[in-house]
Amino acid sequence: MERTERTDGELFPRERTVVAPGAVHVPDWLAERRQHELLAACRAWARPPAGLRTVRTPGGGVMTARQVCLGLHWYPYGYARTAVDGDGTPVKPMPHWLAELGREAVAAAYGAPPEPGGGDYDIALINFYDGDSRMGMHRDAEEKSPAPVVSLSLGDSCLFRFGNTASRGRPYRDVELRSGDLFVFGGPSRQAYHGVPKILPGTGPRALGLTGRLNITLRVGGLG
Ligand SMILES: O=C(O)CCC(=O)C(=O)O
Repeated sequence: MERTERTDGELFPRERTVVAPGAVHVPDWLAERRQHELLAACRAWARPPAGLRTVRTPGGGVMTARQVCLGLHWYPYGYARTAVDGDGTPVKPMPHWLAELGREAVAAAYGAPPEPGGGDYDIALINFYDGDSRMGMHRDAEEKSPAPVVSLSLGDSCLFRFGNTASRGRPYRDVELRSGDLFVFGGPSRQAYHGVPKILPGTGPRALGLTGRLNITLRVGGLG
């Protein structure tokens, strides 16, 4: 059966939603051209050295989403300047334009620029999900800065679960994140548990030419 673009089937545009205090979903924030540019950049970053890798947790688990980092290399559970759990080479630099996109995203989500002195977005984690990938409920806790986390989605839609700061369990809210969507979580939600219980294969914009989903989170490390 022919696939129809999801947005064509909607009578009303999706609206900016405050999912929890400090956690804001801005649908369709990235213009089509921007999504193409970001995808091209992700493809280049995913190449070796310090390219896309499979992440293994100390308990013997394997993350089903594969990952590449910019600025600083995240591993379970810390940051390094080299791909310590990959090929050991230096992490690729965080481009200035991507850091700037992070600032713009915060302004778009909160209607105000980031707090002065909050620091620059100096870390990006890029996760690639195929149709069977998931991400368990976790907190982004290795950064020292309280600056909001900026999340950008490309390709297939997913179910994004945004929870509370106390536990991995309820209460949480499930939000569908689609290609081009922005999600920002800071303030009282900065340490909220969140995860991706499901990818919706075949739902990405056909013109983008991506099978699967890419998520880019921008963070301020505050790590000196
Ligand atoms: O893929 C997503 O939307 C979430 C990614 C995430 O939780 C993370 O990078 O810590």
